[in-house]
Parts: sequence; C-alpha cells; structure tokens
Amino acid sequence: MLFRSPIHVVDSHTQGEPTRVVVSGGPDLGTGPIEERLERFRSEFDPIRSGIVCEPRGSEVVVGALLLEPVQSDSSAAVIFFNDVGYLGMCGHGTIGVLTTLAYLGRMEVGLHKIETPVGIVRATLHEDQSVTVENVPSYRLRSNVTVAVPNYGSFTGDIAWGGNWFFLVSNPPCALTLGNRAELLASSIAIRNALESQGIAGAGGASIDHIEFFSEPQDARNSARNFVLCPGASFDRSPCGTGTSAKMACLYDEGRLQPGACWRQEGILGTVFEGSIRAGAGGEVEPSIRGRAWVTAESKLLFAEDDPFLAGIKF
Ligand code: PYC
Repeated sequence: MLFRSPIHVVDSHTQGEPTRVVVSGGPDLGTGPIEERLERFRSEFDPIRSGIVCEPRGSEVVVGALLLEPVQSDSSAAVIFFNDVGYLGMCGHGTIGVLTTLAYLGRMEVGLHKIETPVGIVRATLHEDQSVTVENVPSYRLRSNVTVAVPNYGSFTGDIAWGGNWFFLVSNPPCALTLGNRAELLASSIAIRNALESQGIAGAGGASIDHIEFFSEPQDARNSARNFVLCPGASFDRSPCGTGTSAKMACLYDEGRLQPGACWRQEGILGTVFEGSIRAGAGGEVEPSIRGRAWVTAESKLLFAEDDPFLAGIKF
C-alpha cells in the first residue's frame, strides 16, 4: 500500500499563494542526502505528490512542502517543494509558509533558522511580527537579451536567470498585468515556455526553464515593479514569487540597476508585496533576501481510501 492514510497537513497562504505543509504521514524517503530523497520521492512515491496537491484534495495552485529530518544537526528542517506537475528546486513563498506553519504548531521560535532544500541551504528568520525573511540560494543571470519567436504572439526578448528555479524574465508583456487579463497572461506565458523548450533555449546544463515572469510598472507607486509569474504547469503565482523576485534582483544587479542593500519592492498580480534586497556574492552572483508574511488557513487530515479512483489526484 503506497498511501499511508491519513496524511496530516497544514495549509497557509503567503500573500495569496497557498502552501500545504505535510507534517506527518508522508512517504518514507529514508535519511540520505536531500537530493537522493527527492529522487526517491519522484521515482517511487509520485502518486502521493499528486494525491496531496491535485484535485479533489487540492488544486493546481497549491504548492506542497514535505517536511523531512534535516541532515545537518543545526538545521531546523529539510523540505521538498512540489506542485501539481512535479517538483520545485526552492520556493520562496513556500518557505515563508513552512516557517509560519512550524510556528503555528509550536515547533519554531522567533529567530534565524537553517532550512535544507534540494538546491541548497536557505536561512530564514521568523520575526516577532510573524513576517519571515528568506535568505535564498545564490542567484544569477545566465543570459540577457534572449529573443524567442513565439507562434501566434511574435517575438519576446528576455533574460534567463536562476533564483532557486529557472526563469525567463520578460519586460514587454503582451497585455497589462491585471487579474482580469489572467487568461491572456497564462496563454501567452505558456506559449513562451513551449517556444523556449522547442527552440532548445534552456538554463545551465540544459535545465528546462519552467517559470516565465512578466514585468511592468507597479500599480502602487511605492513599489518597484509588478510581476506575473507562470509556475510549472498551468497556474500562476498569486504572490510576488520569492524565487522569481530573487532572479529579478540578480538581473538588476548584473545591469548595475540594483545596489547591495537597496530595497526592491516586488508587487505581485494581487498587489501584495515582497520586500527584497541583495548582498553581492562570489563570481557575479547575488545573495537575495525576501520578506513576506503567511497566514495559516486550515489543519486537516487527508484521507486516501483504497478504492478511491482519484487516490493520486485528477490529472488534467
Ligand atoms: O515563491 O518562489 C516562490 C514560488 C515558486 C513557485 C511558486 N512560488
């Protein structure tokens, strides 16, 4: 029996974007390095991933976070992030959700914590006001001014950058970044991602670019820019996207448009804001920080009956 029912989860949203933290009952991935445990999750327990986040128990917008025992004794947790179509390297809004959930469960104190992820260790601070600062993995711009021809849309020029996931960042979106335009924003960003894939335009080592990020002027003049972020699959980030904000700040630093220590206020599609800043890292990389807030919305037990035809979720 693959599923060990029930699976105990705590749901939260980080400025609009949901995170479902698996507290207990998840797959037993052993105790090896986190990259090996991710591989085991992917190869042996993938139906559990989809069962946890996909309909009918979740939805395409939910990001799951499987809590694991950390390898290093001074880490507070290890975590693998996933969504309806697969696994994420890092997740900024999800890390804020994880710390908020651990605080809700009485398992985390205010202060600095080390969190192990498949793409490296992040340091995250739970503040007195319950906001969280995530010091993300080193981020960088791989290529600038990359032009891609997109069938039915024309050409888009953008940057390829790493912020814990691979992003293609575009500053000439096909329409205004408003919630009312979400269908058009989704369709065009999916078309761009497909065009990148079919034209062999990739991240380092041929990694597929699975996040597309559009930018425009902010709606609120106190903010630095507004974004719309397509996540792997066909949903968009309701928050300003922590890894996407990290990738953006890496590009701005590379262009000399963001100085270490300066504040970058990233406005998302709902108008919520992550406050970001960078420190200069080695070899042109930046060490990005983003600060945001999550709220716990539910604590539940997911049930998986053996004869349920949608035990592993609905695949669209
Ligand atoms: O906040 O990094 C993020 C993120 C990635 C995908 C959805 N949210």
